[in-house]
Amino acid sequence: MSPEFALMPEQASSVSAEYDALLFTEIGISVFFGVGICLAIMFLAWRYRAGSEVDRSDPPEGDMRLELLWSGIPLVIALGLFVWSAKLFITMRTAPKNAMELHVIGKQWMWKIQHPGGKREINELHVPVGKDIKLVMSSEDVIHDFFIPAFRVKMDVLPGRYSMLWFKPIREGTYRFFCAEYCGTSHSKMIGRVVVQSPADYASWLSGGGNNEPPEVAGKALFESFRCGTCHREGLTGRGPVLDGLFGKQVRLAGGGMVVADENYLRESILDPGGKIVEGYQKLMPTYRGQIGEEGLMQLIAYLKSIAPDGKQPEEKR
Ligand code: HEC
Ligand SMILES: [Cu+2]
Repeated sequence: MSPEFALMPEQASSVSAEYDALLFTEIGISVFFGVGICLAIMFLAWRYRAGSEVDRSDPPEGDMRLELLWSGIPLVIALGLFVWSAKLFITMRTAPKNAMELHVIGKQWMWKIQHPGGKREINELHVPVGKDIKLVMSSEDVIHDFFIPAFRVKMDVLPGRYSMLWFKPIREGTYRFFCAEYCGTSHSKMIGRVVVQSPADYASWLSGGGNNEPPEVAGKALFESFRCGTCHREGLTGRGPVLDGLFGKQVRLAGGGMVVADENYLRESILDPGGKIVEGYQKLMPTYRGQIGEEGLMQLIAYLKSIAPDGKQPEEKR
């Protein structure tokens, strides 16, 4: 059969095979019981049809062993499926710590992708085989959805917040990706291809022309041009908290409560600073909503993520 007519897409990521095994197990169990129950209904309807000569005296009133059996077996099956699928779900939703992070911005009707070193591409996603890849995604307009069938991964891409997706390609090749959320006239053209390359080929692709600044460097320039440093400068008994090493930390909020400083928290701090006030500080920070686009936000956040507690700048690390 030609690949276009294959029953399932190729199994090209670390979770594809297990994902399919779970799916077919569920289908198999459903078919087994569905067919069994149908056959039993047909057989009993035929056997006890009007006019058939069967013994109808003394019908059974109940059977505890049967009750236990047909409650117990489905219970065990359902719990087994629950444990298996929950395990797989957690695996698929928890990106490995050292995953390579790419930024994806969806807009009507294209996908813009940026690699850690700054290289950009549109409607194409080059990745090295065998590496954990994490996509941090947001939308400039409506809801989109990033779907790579061969990797069995799919995640909504939303305006106003970040969503994540991770995968590990296990086979070199070219696979298709789609927008899987109807998003307007040219939704069907919001497609592209994933090119999975050997690490060497990926490196040489990366070093090809058209490189841009790394996002954290562009973010540092934004940080300076917006003069965030007037309040957030290090060491200054500042009006704003020190931002070095903030990413990933627990932040204590005024009025009680803690929040983890993840991408969505940083985003909210910049666009809606009054929403969550850091304990011990005043509501001083102006909003930057309308002044920074999706791309600028990703860059600013990349910069905030890159500043380590020792104050090292991204340029010095490389
Ligand atoms: C007028 C002073 C001022 C300016 C300018 C300012 N901020 Fe703030 N910022 C604050 C204050 C005060 C807080 C703490 C109160 C709060 O949470 O709103 C804060 C909080 C934050 C937080 C949360 C910090 C934490 O520890 O949880 C982030 C992130 C942040 N600012 C980023 C920025 C960025 C990026 C810019 C520039 C685009 C900026 N700020 C510009 C005063 C400022
Ligand atoms: Cu779309």
